[in-house]
Amino acid sequence: MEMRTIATTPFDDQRPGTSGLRKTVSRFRQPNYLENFVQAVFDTVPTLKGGTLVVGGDGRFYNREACQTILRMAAANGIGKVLVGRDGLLSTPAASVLIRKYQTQGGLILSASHNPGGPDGDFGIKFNTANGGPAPESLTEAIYARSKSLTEYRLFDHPDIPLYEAGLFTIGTTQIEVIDPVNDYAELMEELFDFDAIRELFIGGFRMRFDAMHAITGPYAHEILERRLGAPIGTVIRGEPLPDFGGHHPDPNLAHATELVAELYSEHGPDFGAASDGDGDRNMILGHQFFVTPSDSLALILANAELVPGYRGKVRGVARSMPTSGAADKVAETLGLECFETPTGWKFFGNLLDAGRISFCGEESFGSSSDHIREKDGLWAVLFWLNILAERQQSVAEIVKQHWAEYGRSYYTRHDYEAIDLAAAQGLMTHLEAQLPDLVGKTLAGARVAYADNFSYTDPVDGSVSKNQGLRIGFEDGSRIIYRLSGTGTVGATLRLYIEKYEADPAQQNQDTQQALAPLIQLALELAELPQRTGRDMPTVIT
Ligand code: G16
Repeated sequence: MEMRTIATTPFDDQRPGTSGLRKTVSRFRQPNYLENFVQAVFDTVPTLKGGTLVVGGDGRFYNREACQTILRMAAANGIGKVLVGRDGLLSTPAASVLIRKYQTQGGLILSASHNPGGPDGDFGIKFNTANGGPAPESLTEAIYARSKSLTEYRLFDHPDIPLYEAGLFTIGTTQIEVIDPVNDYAELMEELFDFDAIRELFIGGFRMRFDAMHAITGPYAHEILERRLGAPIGTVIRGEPLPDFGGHHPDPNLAHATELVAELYSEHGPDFGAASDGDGDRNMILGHQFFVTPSDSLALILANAELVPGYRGKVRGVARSMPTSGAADKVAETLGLECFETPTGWKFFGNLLDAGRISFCGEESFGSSSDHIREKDGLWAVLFWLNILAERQQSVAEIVKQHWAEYGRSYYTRHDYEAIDLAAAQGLMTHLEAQLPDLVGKTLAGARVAYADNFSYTDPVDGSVSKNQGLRIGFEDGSRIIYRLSGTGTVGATLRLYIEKYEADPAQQNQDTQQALAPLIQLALELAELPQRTGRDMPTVIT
């Protein structure tokens, strides 16, 4: 067993996107591809030398091989200790918990999140820093720069470490500790939420279904919901993590969690439904015959935070990504709290959380979380809702409708056009951006345009500026149309169209979302010449 230095040549496509480096599995399996990126991380983060690194992933195809490679490289690069989840598994929020709890110098998370898995699916890797959150743009750019000049990487020749049970090992002088992936996370959840009240809820006959989508949250949900909270066995469905997620798309939304949605919408369906994604950081919340938009979920979490022990009396501000609806803004205004609008990407919440400016943050892309970690957290959101339901003893629909009556309703939808031609997508955005200055002051779809721009964000904590974060058209009545190219797709381009309309009048709050937004959707398609330029007359996914 010896340390080897292996000659390599750089790849030109290792720039991390919205959330780490995401590529097809076949790209990742090219000789040296993973190794180059890992070496670029180790070279760019000197504190890892002699420090501790957390490693784990969502169990997708290639997860285990990648773990073993990282362990060998960690040893060859002088990492002091690696904490690795049993079987190479860790949900993204659990990895964030471990980094913070054990004060490690960072973590490598193996996941392509909600993207499909299997040999023909996607894989991904991202580096989280010592605060437990995704590396900021300055660091991901430095890693990318390093990846372009690599000539070699270091690796220890060593047989695979047995990851199937907890234990202590060494490679060279590096300690490898295989740990239970669930325990530390579950303990933190018990500190934040009123588990006794939630247990009572289940004892009282409350019926819930949680769809783990054959992804990472299965073991977490079995332990927390069924064992610790006493929900009946069978509450968690598709709970076994599979390398290909059972052939499905592990994305908790109305289009991909179809089995769960059908059950919740059936006549005698459960009271509460929830799902999580590949790596466990996303969540979808459903009541009986009722869908809670992620934007509303964030607003409701904020409005009900005093009901939850971990947050009572401690709530600071809130932040949401720019395309997320303004529902949380209304609550923050009423409560007199700061509210921030950040670009899409969880990494943009990190500074605000570290500075203590916000307690909660969330995104329309089915993500919400708080200052307990530095990632979004799927099961946390589910437990938050369970705690609210246990306290309020009302149905999900009643709680949300009452919220709308008080704060107004933000009708909201996102239309995705996936895998369109990259040049066509870029052409559409350029064409649209050129029109923006002329739109201001015009009346379109019955409302006057108040502003139209390319969103740019100045971080209030460190002053860093992030440009080109999406094109937005805002109307005087609060309606918005937003266009963005996704930073997480792996094929062609994915165009996201986000539409929002605010309705204060309770008598107008029960319309069908797509109908309520139809004039704005039509306008959005026309302004962008979307059908002509993309050749699509329908979105791929509507959420
Ligand atoms: C990631 C990011 C989120 C972002 C989402 C969608 O989520 O962490 O901040 O909202 O991608 O990004 P895009 O619109 O660029 O595709 P995840 O769950 O995929 O890690």
